[in-house]
Amino acid sequence: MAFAIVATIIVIGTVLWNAVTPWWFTPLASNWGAFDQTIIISLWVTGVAFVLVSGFIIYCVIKFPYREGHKSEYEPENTKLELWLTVITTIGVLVLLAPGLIAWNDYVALPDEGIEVEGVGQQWVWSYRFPGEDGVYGNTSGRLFSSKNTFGLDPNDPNSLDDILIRSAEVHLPINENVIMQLRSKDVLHDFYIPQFRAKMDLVPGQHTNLWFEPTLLGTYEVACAEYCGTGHFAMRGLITVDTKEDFQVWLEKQPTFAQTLNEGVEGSGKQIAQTLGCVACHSDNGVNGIGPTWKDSFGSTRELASGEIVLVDETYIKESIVNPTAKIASGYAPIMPAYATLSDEELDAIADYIKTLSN
Ligand SMILES: [Cu+2]
Repeated sequence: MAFAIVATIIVIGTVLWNAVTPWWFTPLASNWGAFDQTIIISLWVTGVAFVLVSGFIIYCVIKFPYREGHKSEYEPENTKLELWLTVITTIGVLVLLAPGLIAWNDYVALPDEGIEVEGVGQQWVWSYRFPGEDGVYGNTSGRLFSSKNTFGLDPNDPNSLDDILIRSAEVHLPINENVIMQLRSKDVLHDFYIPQFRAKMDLVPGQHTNLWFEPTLLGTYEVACAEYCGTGHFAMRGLITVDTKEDFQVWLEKQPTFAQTLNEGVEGSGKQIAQTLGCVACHSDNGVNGIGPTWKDSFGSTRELASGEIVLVDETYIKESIVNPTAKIASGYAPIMPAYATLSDEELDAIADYIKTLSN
């Protein structure tokens, strides 16, 4: 009897909790309301099954308690009951699967018209590329990646030069227009996910994947990497601002083309290099230590190493830590930073200069 009471409380509590939970969907900001509907349908199907099965168990516990001299009947075959159960569960499974398959079918069919943008993932930062005036993405190659060419674009491909590069994790998109995204990863598996758009897609090294959505609500939304991609996974965040068409155009015109970034000098661009290489995912500029020590007020300070040794944070130490990060591990941090051995002296100087500007 105690079991029946506890089980009844659990069933009623579960149903009530689902009705009043504050942890519900955020307001929908894209065309993908169909995914919310499939989740609600799934909740209803599984919810009704949960209440029925639990109710049946509770009923049996009350109705058929142990009684001296009574024995339950052994009935291994009951064609009528099996037929009913088969029909009902088949209908349940169909209702669970069909709406999702219909929505998924729309999701993977890219529209003909829309604004194209490429999302690029790397440990642990996002960047973006628009195809530019010609509407065609320039060719890319993994062999062409460098700190000056973080998108690996082919400078000899005429389609590359007008490509617009967003070398930070913040991108703008226009409202009420189809956005057709191509995704690629520079290193490991990532997953591009905007919860308010109900849209997500894996990034697979060596492949292009696609997704599309139509933003329907002005605002700024967080992009979260939804595929565990290493120690800095939690810090792999970006922002999408949905603008009016006019505001979006104004913003887009201010962004550099690939041709423009090729002509940039290295001096004064330490911050840019740090952003595009993803340094900022682990090293903050605001005094908060992350996966790595913060850069704020680090220059000129002393630092204790894991070995117990005390070192001065100067240009030599900074450059060595970039090129050969495990040479001197700061105490309290894991030796996980990848080596950036291909950076030129000018680039190393630029980063060191930038870190210097963050100290008084
Ligand atoms: Cu990731």
